[in-house]
Amino acid sequence: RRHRGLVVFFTGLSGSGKSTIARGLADALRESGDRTVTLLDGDVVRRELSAGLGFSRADRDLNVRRIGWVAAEVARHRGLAICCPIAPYARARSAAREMAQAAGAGFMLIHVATPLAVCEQRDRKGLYARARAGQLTGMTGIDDPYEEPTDADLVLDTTDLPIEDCIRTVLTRLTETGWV
Ligand code: GGZ
Repeated sequence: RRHRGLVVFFTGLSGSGKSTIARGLADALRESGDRTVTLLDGDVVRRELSAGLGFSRADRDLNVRRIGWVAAEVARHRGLAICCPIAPYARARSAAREMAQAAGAGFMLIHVATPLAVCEQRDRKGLYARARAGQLTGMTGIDDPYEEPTDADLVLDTTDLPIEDCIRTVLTRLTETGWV
């Protein structure tokens, strides 16, 4: 078990805190680590791996499929891959799980379930305001779907839980289940 690869897949709305948790988790695992950690960061993925893709269902599915495939390849070679796309569609998330399992790796789906109202209040990039004003269409949670996971291995909500606590919760779960 200890020597199998693992994909830790975060899903949640824009502003839910998933990227921040994912980065903190990657740092913590690298420090403590006897495992190599690959972080497939959202911004970097959209710039490098999925350059040219937009936010239609087809493009999101393709983006999430690419991420899932790369993560599964990393895990096939016993690495630990962490990814954090919105991944709004259940079918694409399932495909990511299946690719990891087909590579002989584990898969942990973490739903960062911070409510829309909280994400919208934070609005770090001003995207929600633009969507509400009709200047941006197809914004997840506003006029584009987010299918709530029913198969999450862990659910976190950053409304009242500091990022450090969220990271610790994930680390505890990984330790309890023997992954690290
Ligand atoms: C959702 C959008 C959109 C629309 C741009 N809907 O908070 P951010 O800014 O940094 O993260 C969001 C990111 C979402 O890209 P993903 O690759 O994670 O999405 S998916 O899994 O659905 O492929 C947000 C920004 O891109 N962004 N337009 N319309 N988020």
